[in-house]
Amino acid sequence: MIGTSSVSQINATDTDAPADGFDAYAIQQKWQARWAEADPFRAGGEEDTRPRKYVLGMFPYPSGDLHMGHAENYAYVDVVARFWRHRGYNVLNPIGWDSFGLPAENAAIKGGAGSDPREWTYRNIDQHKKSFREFGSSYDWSRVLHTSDPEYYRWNQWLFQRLYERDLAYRKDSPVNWCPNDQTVLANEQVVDGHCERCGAEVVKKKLTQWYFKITDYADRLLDDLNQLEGFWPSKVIRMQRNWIGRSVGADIDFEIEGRAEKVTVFSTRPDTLHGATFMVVAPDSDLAAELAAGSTAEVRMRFQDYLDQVQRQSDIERQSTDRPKTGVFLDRFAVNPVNGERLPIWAADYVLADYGHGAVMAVPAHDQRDLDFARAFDLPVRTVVDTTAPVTGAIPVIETDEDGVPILPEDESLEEIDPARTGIALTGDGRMINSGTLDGLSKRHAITRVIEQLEAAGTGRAAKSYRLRDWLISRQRFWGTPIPMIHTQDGRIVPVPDEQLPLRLPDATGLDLKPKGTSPLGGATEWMQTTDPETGEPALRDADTMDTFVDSSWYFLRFLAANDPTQAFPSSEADRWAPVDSYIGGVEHAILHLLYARFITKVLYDMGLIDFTEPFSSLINQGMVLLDGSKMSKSKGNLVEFASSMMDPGADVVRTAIAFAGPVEDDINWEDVSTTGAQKFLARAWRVAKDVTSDPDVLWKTGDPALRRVTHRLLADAPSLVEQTKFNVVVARLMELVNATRKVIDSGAGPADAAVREAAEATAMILDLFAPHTAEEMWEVLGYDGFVGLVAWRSPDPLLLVEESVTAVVQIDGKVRGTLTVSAKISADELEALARADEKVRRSLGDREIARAVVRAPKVVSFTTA
Ligand code: ANZ
Repeated sequence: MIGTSSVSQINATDTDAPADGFDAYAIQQKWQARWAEADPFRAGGEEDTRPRKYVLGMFPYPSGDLHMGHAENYAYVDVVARFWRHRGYNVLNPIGWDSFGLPAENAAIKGGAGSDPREWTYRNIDQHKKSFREFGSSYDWSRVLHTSDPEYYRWNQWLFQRLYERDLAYRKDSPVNWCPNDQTVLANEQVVDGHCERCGAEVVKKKLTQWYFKITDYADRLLDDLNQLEGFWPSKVIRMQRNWIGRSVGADIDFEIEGRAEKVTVFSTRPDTLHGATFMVVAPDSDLAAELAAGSTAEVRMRFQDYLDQVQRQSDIERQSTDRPKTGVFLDRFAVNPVNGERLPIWAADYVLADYGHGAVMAVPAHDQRDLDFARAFDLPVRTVVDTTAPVTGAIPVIETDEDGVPILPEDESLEEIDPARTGIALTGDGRMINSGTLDGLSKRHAITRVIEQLEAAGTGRAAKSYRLRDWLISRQRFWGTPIPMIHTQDGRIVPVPDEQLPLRLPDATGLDLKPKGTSPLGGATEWMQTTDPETGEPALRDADTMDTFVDSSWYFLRFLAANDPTQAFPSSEADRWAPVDSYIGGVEHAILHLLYARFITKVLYDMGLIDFTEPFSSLINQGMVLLDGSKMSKSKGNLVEFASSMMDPGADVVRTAIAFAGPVEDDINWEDVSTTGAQKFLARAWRVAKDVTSDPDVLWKTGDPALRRVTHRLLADAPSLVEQTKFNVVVARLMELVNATRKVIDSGAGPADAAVREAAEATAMILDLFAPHTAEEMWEVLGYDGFVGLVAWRSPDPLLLVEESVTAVVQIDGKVRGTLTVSAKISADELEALARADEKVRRSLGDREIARAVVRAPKVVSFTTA
């Protein structure tokens, strides 16, 4: 019944016949029914005084193809949630669906006229819910949310209004990424190597008026607060976020332009090299370039236009790659260097991007490779201003003089050798400034500080930062999303839909043409589009766009705190109690977008005074991918091991345990290597151990086999830190070891009546609950208990049983045994000798004799010879 043949072979052996009566599926059904009835995993309310933990798995998109990748994610979530419950915490572990988005809409389009994305969406959600119940996840089912419910998306609209009030939501006309296939705009984040992340079509630029969220206002905080997450988030994710925000520190420098009243500002990370600027370059697709060309000769205007046409067909990535020939057009215009008055020719070239910095650069070919390549291609001057052969550490070197007091300049032959104009290699390293007036002799760092001071004093520049991060484009020209709650009045104003009119519900899809055509399908809902100006009552139009679904997921973790509250997005009191999320678990594919947006919205809500924390997810666990035939499981590749069918065969517990055992959480798992057979055998063994126990629950554990007790207690002691370090596979391995040790005592030791056997079986059930909760519950019942093992408190290990094994060491003096010591079997020779010398009995025997020689054989013998 499993999706592909390779997998059914793996499982073919013993999944059909329950091993010795162990029927994983029957046990699974029995306990699911009991959980459904008792609802034991609901988070405790206000009266609950236990400490709290908020555990959250990234909520699923309701596509129809749940597979082992999902199983992995939600298995890990459940390990963490169940663990904290055993540790005495009041755990919140909710589930919901990220249910707006294109696949539902595309399915509806395929279904022909009259199809509604709602049907597809809610049908799939129902299927998911069933699967998650079958998986035995310990969710609080009272808080389910779907982002496509008006009860949810009204709060997206509320959030939009709050951003709008704070000038954080705005509309602008600018070139956007446009997917010609999906006929919608894409956020920068959704363009991968110049292609649409979703459908792979080549993305083009199109000028459109769109809604944006001003995430750039938060760039510094988004960057700086990453420091708080160090050690709690995977370092790779932190690095990716830092790169995405891409803060560069430098200066803005104003250049006069001949024949233009306004100055042009450029951003540079190397203002120290200002004296080495020999030309200026502007982005051909910037307004500035168009304006400069327009003010030039007819020939320039023509050449510029041709060039622009060519440039517009290229992606930003292509434009910036260093290994392609440089192209550009001289605009026959000139800028003036503010520090030395030099005239700098202005060029338009595609390696300068319109939307980074100010879309213009001062070109310093000696010290910037792209500028150098350009200068060499167009025969422009190169002037070295940093001598990278001069030492920079320590004080400025004392310049020696000859007898006549004439300075002996260091040989600059080496500098000549590395002259960029000749070698074609820009000097990007540190060194001493030359050819730079008053900056001469300074190191790069000092020169940057000095030149910024000079520019500031002259009013021609200032310290500045620049970011790679762009504002978040949130309008989408699609149907299945949150309607943007704005009204376009007849006289051209744009006003918010008043809060009391929210939610602004989506119209019925019936009769609407959902096919992508460049404008939002909502525009075709003629009646829906008609509204009135809330101020004047005059007829007005709605906004036809919907929001990017990343808006939905940017704050959903807060909605779970009161998912059914019709009066507010979330109560601050609940946020104080539960948030931020203690453990957030999901795929690394969300390392940038989703996490960045959620971090941004969290900071906005903090600024609004609604929450008292600034980071949404205190710790983040990224699981690896589940691969089959070497690639990520996905429906389109046809390499799925389906979730639904594997819940029956081999069953949820087997799947979960096999996954947890397959390797470290963050590693990819090859499904071919996952042994569901092994997991099943292990669970059957554990269950049989519980069945074999013959002692009563009140038996005195102390009387049990000490060796087995030690294995049990060591696991009780070690498992918590292993779980906290997400070493789930090690915990499963240790459980296997415990089950084997127990079996040995049953079969060949003191037998099933030994108290240590019961103790071990009970500990096994409690810890196994993290991985195989149905089996664990069954064991617990077999062991004679009524309640759910999932709610049992973690047993404290007995410290005495954690002490390492001890041995008796003998101490001899001149060949005669004079004392014994009880010591650790792992004691070192030095330690043993020291203990022997300090022992009271040994000292008495020695009297005033002195030890001349000591021979130590740890851990058993210390032999002293006296003088
Ligand atoms: C002069 C200079 C001299 C520069 C030098 C670098 C080295 P990051 O680190 O990526 O922020 N730049 C500025 N705006 C640009 C644009 N719109 N398109 C392409 N390049 C642009 O890089 C900042 C540097 O990239 C800036 O510093 C500028 O070149 C260039 F030895 O100014 B620099």
